[in-house]
Amino acid sequence: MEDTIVSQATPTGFSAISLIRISGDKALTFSRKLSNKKTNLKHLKPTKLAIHVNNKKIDEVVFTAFYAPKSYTGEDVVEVSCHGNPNISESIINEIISFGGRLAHPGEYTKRAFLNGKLDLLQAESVGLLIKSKSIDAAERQTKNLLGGITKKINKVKSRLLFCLSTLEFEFDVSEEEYLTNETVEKIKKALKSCETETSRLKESFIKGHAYTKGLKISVIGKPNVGKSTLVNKLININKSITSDIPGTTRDLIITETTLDGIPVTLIDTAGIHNTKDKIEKEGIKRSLREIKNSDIIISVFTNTDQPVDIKGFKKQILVYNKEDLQPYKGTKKTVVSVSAKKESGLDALKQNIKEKISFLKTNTNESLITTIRQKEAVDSLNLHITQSLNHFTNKPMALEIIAFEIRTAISKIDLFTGKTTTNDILKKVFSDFCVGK
Ligand SMILES: Nc1nc2c(ncn2[C@@H]2O[C@H](COP(=O)(O)OP(=O)(O)O)[C@@H](O)[C@H]2O)c(=O)[nH]1
Ligand SMILES: [Mg+2]
Repeated sequence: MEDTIVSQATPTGFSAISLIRISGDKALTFSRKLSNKKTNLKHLKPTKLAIHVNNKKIDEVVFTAFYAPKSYTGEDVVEVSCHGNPNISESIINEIISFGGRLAHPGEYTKRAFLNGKLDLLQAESVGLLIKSKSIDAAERQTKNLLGGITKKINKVKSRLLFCLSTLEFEFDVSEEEYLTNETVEKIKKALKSCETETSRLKESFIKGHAYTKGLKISVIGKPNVGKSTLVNKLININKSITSDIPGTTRDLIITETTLDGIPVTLIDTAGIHNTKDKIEKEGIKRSLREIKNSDIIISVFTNTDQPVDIKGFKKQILVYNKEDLQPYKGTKKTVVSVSAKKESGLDALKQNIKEKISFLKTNTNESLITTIRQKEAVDSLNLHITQSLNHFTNKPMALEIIAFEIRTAISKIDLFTGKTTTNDILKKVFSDFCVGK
């Protein structure tokens, strides 16, 4: 029998209400003990009861029971809504542990939901990512996946692959020679092609899905004193970075999370890049260069007196001429955005330019996006085996056994993708990222 687990589902600290969740076979028994109630709580009927600890009535709380399998985890679950005081929630949790319960591990409720078939692995991943969503658009994507958007799509692919496989296997059974009529070949090829298109689309969606979950990194770079920090402050509308006319003011990377057109963005103000003997500034420059490498977009700031820093081979770069109030931009480069961070001119054009650079990430709401590396690896390999099965049709004579093998492998990749088959390592990885109480 599984342990009955307990933990606080809400953040610790003082608040109006705290929620403690108990899940497992003993959830109802433990709740009875906790409230001195003679009978079990009823399913989905919130009940107000007092809690006594060491003969002291410490709180009056609301118990809500969810009977198995109609609960989040698929087990008996009781939620206790107590007043939001850490001393109260701690003593409730300690009481449950003294009855024989155990503290839940991070993600253990969702893991149990997965193991009890309430969610597939994709949906379980969406739960974790929904909680961590950095923008409302990102949350919308995860909710879509949580409701089974991708699962439905992939199951369609699976049933088509199963059709192809069973057609092939039927042929093996009935004909002595491995021979398919043209009509059958075309039917199978057509089904495989549509699976290939669907999985290619999913594969490509990772760029967008990843951007929505992880966010985009935009670094502002340039020589010292060109106005990088002033510009960043104006773009985020807060005075976050210290600005001054002393070169080398910014040494640590100054990181701000924001959103642009619904896409989470991490904006990074960096140390000015130049030759310096100052040890601390040197370290700052080293970190800047590392950050630049990991960036999705670079805003390269320069002025009349300081040329842009040359970052070789970086495609998504926006060149910004700053301090146009002192001297207008006289260059000929059409792509240069001329601004004055100090006087706040040209900033709208710059924002527009950034939005255009990330516009390829815009999605329509019908689009399903895969979001984790695990999902991507499974889809890549699924797509590859479908393509390989198609390629084998061009071999003469057609090696039907090999085609069937490729299709079977593709189906096994789908099962890996949805978590129908999985390993302990994968589960450990997926759920270790969760918070306790989910
Ligand atoms: N005239 C003028 N001065 C600016 C402008 N932007 C920044 N500065 C000044 O340039 C100096 C360096 O700015 P700062 O933002 O610290 O540059 P950073 O070293 O690139 O981060 C400060 O004195 C700013 O006030 C601008 O658009 N026009
Ligand atoms: Mg600075």
